[in-house]
Amino acid sequence: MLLRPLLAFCSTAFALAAAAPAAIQGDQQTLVLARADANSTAGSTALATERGPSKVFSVPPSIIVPKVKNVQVGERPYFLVSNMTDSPLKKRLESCSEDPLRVTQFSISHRGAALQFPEHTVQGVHAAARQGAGVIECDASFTKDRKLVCRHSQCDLHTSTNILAIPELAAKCNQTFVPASGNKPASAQCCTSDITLAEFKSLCGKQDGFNASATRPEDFLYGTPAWRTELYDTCGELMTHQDYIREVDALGLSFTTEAKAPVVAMPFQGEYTQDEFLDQIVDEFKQANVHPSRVWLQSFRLSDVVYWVQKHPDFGRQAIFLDERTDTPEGLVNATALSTMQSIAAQGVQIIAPAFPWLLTVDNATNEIVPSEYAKNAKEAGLKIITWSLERSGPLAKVASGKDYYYTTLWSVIKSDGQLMDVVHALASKVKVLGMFSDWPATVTYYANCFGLLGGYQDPDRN
Ligand SMILES: *[C@@H]1O[C@H](CO)[C@@H](O)[C@H](O)[C@H]1NC(C)=O
Ligand SMILES: *[C@@H]1O[C@H](CO)[C@@H](O)[C@H](O)[C@H]1NC(C)=O
Ligand SMILES: *[C@@H]1O[C@H](CO)[C@@H](O)[C@H](O)[C@H]1NC(C)=O
Ligand SMILES: *[C@@H]1O[C@H](CO)[C@@H](O)[C@H](O)[C@H]1NC(C)=O
Ligand SMILES: *[C@@H]1O[C@H](CO)[C@@H](O)[C@H](O)[C@H]1NC(C)=O
Ligand SMILES: CC(=O)N[C@H]1CO[C@H](CO)[C@@H](O)[C@@H]1O
Repeated sequence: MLLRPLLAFCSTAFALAAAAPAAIQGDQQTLVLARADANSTAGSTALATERGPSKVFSVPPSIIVPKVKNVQVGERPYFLVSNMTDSPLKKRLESCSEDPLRVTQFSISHRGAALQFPEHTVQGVHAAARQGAGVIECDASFTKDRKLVCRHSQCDLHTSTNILAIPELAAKCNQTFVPASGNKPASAQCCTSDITLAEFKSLCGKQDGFNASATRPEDFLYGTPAWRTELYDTCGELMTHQDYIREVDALGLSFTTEAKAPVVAMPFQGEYTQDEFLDQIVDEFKQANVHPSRVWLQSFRLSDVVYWVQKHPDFGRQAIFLDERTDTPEGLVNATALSTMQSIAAQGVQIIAPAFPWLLTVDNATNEIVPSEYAKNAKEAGLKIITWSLERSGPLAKVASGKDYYYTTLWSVIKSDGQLMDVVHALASKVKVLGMFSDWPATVTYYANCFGLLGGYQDPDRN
């Protein structure tokens, strides 16, 4: 996918929500997740022959419950609600302040809990689970020895790990460190495909960012925006895709793996094709005996999603097309057209996921945040919607002056942090998304619990 430099860090995507039957006990929701058993292959076959996404969850071979019972959202959601101007929404959110909280698949962890924890690390996964995220993301790229690892880009090791501080590994980077000089910023490019799995596992995860004025490689590593923190940059543990599956399975949660667009030319090393990369992602879930109803695959390439739909229909049926055609004016017009939406649906794709600004617009008569034409046409074409990513923008008072990507369509009305809840509410109650990616899942977890949203296909009004 496109890497969009924001300040000194790269901002990109995310991906989706998870699924399973919900059992309601008294007034408390207990989320239960479908899990593959020894007969999961038979289960998958049955799944693939059913019609309609709601049927995905009717074949729970066995049931597990999220391991995290004591969900902790911390102070942030309360801080945001207290900054809202008076409204029925504010009253409602205040009324939930002392309610117990449950894991919800409406709350999707974007790369862990990247607002404070190094992305795609074991520590970030655990933070997201504690915050009640029901679905956890891994962006998958491959190493030189073609093993799958979690990184948000094939070539972000120089900004998201300490590789430049380890001379023997830094020497293997596709582009070794070039110090800043004059007006030229410092640069480097280190890709997962430059090193082996064993070398990858020896690295430490850190906040994604860099120091453009660095003259020494060790100075390049830091450039975190002030509203994040380096408090947890204490050698975050990196994960292979298999490590990720093991961690998230042990937490009893659902999965969302994104096939990152390769930066190297495919076939890699003359023989590893894009299809093999896509197969490998699915195979690792099968090997771990994970039921497809717990897996929400994603890609920015429509051809990848269509490949999964055709080749692996059990996993393809809830695969997500991440749409970034929205990022140019002409692309947005194309993407918005009902005919385009229909042609995507006609290829068997059921879920589309643009960045959240493209789902919203401002009603200039009332200043209300309402669904965009894009959102209406997606729905009209029968597509379900997931969106990304909340909590990547820092203080909302600065989104207009800073031309923050995620608030592009809302710059005229967003002035303070409490309005984050108005944005979440518009996406949840008007666009009726299945789930939301967030860099700090606690915020969406609080909202979803207050409104009883279970996420994925479990909520009857968006099934
Ligand atoms: C799997 O299916 C076979 C054949 O239908 C059955 O005999 C066996 O008991 C099943 N195993 C489990 C663990 O459900
Ligand atoms: C919300 O926070 C902003 C500072 O970003 C402040 O100016 C505003 O008064 C606060 N609003 C409420 C209702 O507390
Ligand atoms: C950025 O790099 C410059 C030059 O190497 C160094 O003086 C400065 O301390 C670095 N800044 C940070 C935040 O590390
Ligand atoms: C928009 O659609 C037209 C017609 O299909 C196509 O030629 C053009 O390349 C598209 N442009 C973008 C930016 O997607
Ligand atoms: C409201 O105004 C903004 C900027 O002036 C414009 O981009 C947006 O499309 C308008 N919204 C609607 C629904 O017309
Ligand atoms: C991912 C990757 O390997 N990118 C580049 C590495 O360097 C060569 C030569 O400079 C480029 O051609 C690759 O695209």
